[in-house]
Amino acid sequence: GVIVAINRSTQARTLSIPLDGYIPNGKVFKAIYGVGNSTGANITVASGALQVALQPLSGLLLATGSTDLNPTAAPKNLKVTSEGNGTVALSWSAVSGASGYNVYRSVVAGGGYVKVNSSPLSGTTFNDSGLENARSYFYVVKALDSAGNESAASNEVVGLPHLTIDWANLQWPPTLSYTLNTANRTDNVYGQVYIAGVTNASGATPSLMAQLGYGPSGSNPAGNSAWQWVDASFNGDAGNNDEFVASLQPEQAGSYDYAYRYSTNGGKDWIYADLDGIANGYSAAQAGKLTVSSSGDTAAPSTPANLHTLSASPAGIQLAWNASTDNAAVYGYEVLRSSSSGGPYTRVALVTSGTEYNDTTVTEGATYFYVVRAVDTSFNRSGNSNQVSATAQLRTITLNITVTVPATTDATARTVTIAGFLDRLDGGYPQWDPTAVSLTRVDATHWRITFTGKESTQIEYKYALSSWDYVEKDGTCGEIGNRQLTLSYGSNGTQNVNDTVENWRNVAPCGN
Ligand SMILES: [Ca+2]
Ligand SMILES: [Ca+2]
Ligand SMILES: [Ca+2]
Repeated sequence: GVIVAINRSTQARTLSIPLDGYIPNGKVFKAIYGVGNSTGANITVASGALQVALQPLSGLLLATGSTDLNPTAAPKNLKVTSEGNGTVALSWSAVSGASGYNVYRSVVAGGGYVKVNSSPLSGTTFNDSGLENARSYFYVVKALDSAGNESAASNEVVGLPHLTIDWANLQWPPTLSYTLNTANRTDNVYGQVYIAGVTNASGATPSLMAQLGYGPSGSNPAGNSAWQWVDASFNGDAGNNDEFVASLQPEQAGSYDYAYRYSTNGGKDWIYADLDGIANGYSAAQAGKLTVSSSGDTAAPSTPANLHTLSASPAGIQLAWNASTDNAAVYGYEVLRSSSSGGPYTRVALVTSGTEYNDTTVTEGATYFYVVRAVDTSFNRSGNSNQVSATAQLRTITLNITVTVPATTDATARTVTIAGFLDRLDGGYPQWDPTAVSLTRVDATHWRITFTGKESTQIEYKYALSSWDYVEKDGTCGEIGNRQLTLSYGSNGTQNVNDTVENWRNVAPCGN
């Protein structure tokens, strides 16, 4: 490092040169060349700055010479070795030449790190504590050399501190029966959890999640996509346990198992709980037994017809269809979506009021394929409607403008032009240039032009005869405000506009 210090003042001065983040404390600069100052002195960086005394109207060149400014290599193999109640333990590989390490933590990946340790760590492990459970923390480690230089960051790791469940179960009831009906759910189902030193505290345990689910009889629920889960609510303390409550709404007759599951790390991992608890693991024989019966109505609703898009933009794709009928009653419509024609479709909505849906979970520029099907009050489903596709972008409008002009126009031998915010339309038109965009003469009193542009685009414009000296005027030769227009898709994407110019400036009967 080299520093040039100059004092332009006629008074002696001491400069404080900030070096924090550039040169570590303890580095020594030597005064190697001076104008009006003596050389040879050593000055040490302290408190993140270098203090340099200068004579009036003088200069001094300072350099670190052979001082070590090169950090070691970055630490490698940073790992999370354990995650506990508010804790994350880390380890990493020792770095050759390192005299210590600093650990940095962030709540977002890739940046925002803050140093965690107060003084450099001599070992290659660190236990972070006082963390929020079920929240992700991101770590990197840097090595320090004996001169205090800090290396680049290690690989980043993520730690997820969490509680450990000691015991949990499906508490009650051991059996359920249910008749298919969109208006009803099953009876309440309860589950309990014990975490030593935690659940005995009054009230719900932060970061403890519970879900009730059901699936095929005799199946293992762990990671089984045939099981369906609903969030359970904290129901109160039951002795030293936290108790949860939830209910189910099966949609098909049959026999099922049901169980609780619990997570303390935000749903990353689940523990599956049966009637006799988790101590001996989960067994289907200890699952709750659910019997779902038909209501007697097994006739499906009619298939919805005429599915169509009402609008499509980056903000959403709006769908509408014709209502279905059913022997009992239509409960609603499932809107199914796919990224490819013909499916497979995923349900994006259950519409229980009306026959329209605005899908706002779209990505700009993406194309989606939709069908809808009707559901009756016994969860019988119709066939799929016709498929429609739509792209989540603004549509192109064809704008046909016809302008009626004064009968005096031809005699001017000038061309009718349009000027305005035409740069907002397709075609690269200029803004407000009365010489640039000509209309086509239809007959003595009609001229026309066609533009294209995106729906919802707003423009302002005026007509002229190729010059602002011949701009349009009102019926009494007064100035008029800008015409305004918003591009609208309408029924077919073509918008027809008819304007009338009353007079031109500098054409009788108008003067300037
Ligand atoms: Ca509690
Ligand atoms: Ca068990
Ligand atoms: Ca029916």
